[in-house]
Amino acid sequence: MRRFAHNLAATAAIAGVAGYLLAAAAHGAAAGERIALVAAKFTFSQPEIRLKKGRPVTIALTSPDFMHGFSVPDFNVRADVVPGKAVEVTFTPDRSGRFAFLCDNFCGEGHDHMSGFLIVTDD
Ligand SMILES: [Cu+2]
Repeated sequence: MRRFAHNLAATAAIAGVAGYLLAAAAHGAAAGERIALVAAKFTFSQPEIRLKKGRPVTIALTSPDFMHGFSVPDFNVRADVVPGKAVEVTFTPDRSGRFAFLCDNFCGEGHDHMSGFLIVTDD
């Protein structure tokens, strides 16, 4: 009996997680993709971000230490990433390929290395 109750709890937990994932997937399809990106001296938390062409994306930016910049010249996207503030940029990549993003506020000695790539694919 005890074992049965345990299995039941485990099954309920798995069903709960599956339900959450389904809801998250449905939400994602409707609202576009949302990606958290931290800009800190002297790196971005993700050196590569994979996106789908034609699918809107919101990049939620934060900084723990300095007012960095987030710039994607190829898509005319840029924002100041102010410490303590939630900064978001939303755009839809209209081309596939590999596009640089970078910090464009000089933030110190390692500033020149503060960059990454958006990898945009067709499907
Ligand atoms: Cu920077």
